[in-house]
Amino acid sequence: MANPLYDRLFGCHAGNTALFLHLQGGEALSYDAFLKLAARYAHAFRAAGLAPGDRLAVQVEKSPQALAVYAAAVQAGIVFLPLNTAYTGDELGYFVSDSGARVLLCDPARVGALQAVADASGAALLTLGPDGAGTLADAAEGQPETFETTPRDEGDLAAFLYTSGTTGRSKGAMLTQTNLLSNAEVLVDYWRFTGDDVLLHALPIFHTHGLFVATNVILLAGASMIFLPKFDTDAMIAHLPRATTMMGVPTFYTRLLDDPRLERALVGHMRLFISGSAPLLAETHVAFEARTGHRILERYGMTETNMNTSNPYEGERRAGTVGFPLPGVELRITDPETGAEKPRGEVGMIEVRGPNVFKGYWKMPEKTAEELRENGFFITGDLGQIDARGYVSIVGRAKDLIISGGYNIYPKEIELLLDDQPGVLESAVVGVPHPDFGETVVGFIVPEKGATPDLDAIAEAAAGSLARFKHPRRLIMLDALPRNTMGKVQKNVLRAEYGGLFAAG
Ligand code: MCA
Ligand code: AMP
Repeated sequence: MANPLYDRLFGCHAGNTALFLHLQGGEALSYDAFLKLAARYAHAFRAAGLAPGDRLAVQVEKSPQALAVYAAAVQAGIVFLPLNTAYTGDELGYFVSDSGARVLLCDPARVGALQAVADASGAALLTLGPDGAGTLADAAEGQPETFETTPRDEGDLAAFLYTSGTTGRSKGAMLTQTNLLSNAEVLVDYWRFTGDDVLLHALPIFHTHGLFVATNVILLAGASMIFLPKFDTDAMIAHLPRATTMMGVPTFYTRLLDDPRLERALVGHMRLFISGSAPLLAETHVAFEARTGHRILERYGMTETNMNTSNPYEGERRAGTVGFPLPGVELRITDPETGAEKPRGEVGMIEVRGPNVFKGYWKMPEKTAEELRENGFFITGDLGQIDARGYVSIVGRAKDLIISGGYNIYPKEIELLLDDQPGVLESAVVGVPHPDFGETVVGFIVPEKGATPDLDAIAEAAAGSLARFKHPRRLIMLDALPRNTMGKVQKNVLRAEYGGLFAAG
């Protein structure tokens, strides 16, 4: 095939007038109309100088047009690099320069902040607003509604997704055509998606979950989506009656459970509820089943690997587990020190291998070598075990990671910023339980001798350079950080002592 990812997800729908996206307000877009829009964008991107293999950095609000940008990139062989809309100009500057993106596509409202970012990297700036207007639309106007699909091999890059790192520097995970396509094929089959499905889609489309898991599966199945700009409980309740399936992070489920309108009659017709990106508490699982009669299907994945495991469609969906390795994915538990495989039942490092596993980190061969073994196993940084029946559970993290509402936050990035503030000797950032976001960020600050750092000014500094979801929800001054005899900061002690800061009730 000329371009397997494009042909299987998009090209096969050419001329298909079946509905693809249902929008708020009753409008809908057919597959055919969507593909024509994408083709016009592909022409505009070529005209803007994007050649096959070039990176297109994209920070725009969720909209059908934003999704068509993804389709256009795949059709034109351009590497798609979506970025969280919450990222600040500082954060974006790194992604654009590190990736060498040739074009940055942003919201028209952000041009003032981002023109300098684009200029600093020599990238061209194009705009796309939530209503589809902007310089991209201008450039696409009058372009042909078909585009000759750029041939790609299965190993060619389709996307870069940046994932934060333990050192504070984000890493660009390079995902190939095969990584994305193989995983979508497995998931359609495993979760029984067909052309009759209607997915209630309220996730952002700049991460694996909302983009590759949700969208690729729907495209491959020829199904449709109710495409909401973001999660909003009222909108979810209003649209659930027309959906057959929903995918969400645990916060979606806890927020729905907080609403008395979630009841059996509302969702009795639904076929499947899927959760992932963060641990689903067993109590959420149990409460959701008691209220709706549905057992949520929990699965486990990563940016670098797409989906690795899933609870079964038929058979027991076990609360507190992430199910079985997906077909084609090998999963083993190893000793974090030696790398030796551990016997079933023991806790250790989760490693995975398969066509889903990424190609490596962009321009970081050493990081790649640290995490991706020569034999193809990727060291996930998650600690887990496999029970006698083969169910995998994640029991902890070997990596210092906070997951807030499904967004990953590496403490190091925040600690580096806190350490730089006037009067701060050192800092530690930990995640503590939070009733809405699962975990949230708390920063601990040790002042320099005789200094009294201004916590409000520090919070302001964080607000200026870090995305809102990374801001410490509390800053606490300490005389010293707890350390073990080796001098290592004991974050577990901080978590234990301050774990109740946001306790519900
Ligand atoms: C928004 N805020 C957050 C978060 N989201 N703070 C911490 N953590 C968050 N996740 C900020 C807002 O800016 C706002 O700040 C305040 O918190 C409350 O806003 P709210 O209206 O409640 O936020 P929201 O728009 O409702 O967003 C919450 C959300 C959203 C629906 C949980 O964050 C979301 O859609 N998360 C999904 C993330 C996701 O797709 N992850 C998949 C990654 P202020 O109060 O100052 O105004 S892919 C992945 O992890 C792997 C591969 C996998 O397995 O899927
Ligand atoms: P990301 O960096 O966005 O790719 O996030 C991947 C990480 O999210 C994994 O390494 C896990 O730590 C976590 N994760 C994803 N799904 C689950 C799940 N179902 N349960 C627990 N953790 C999860």
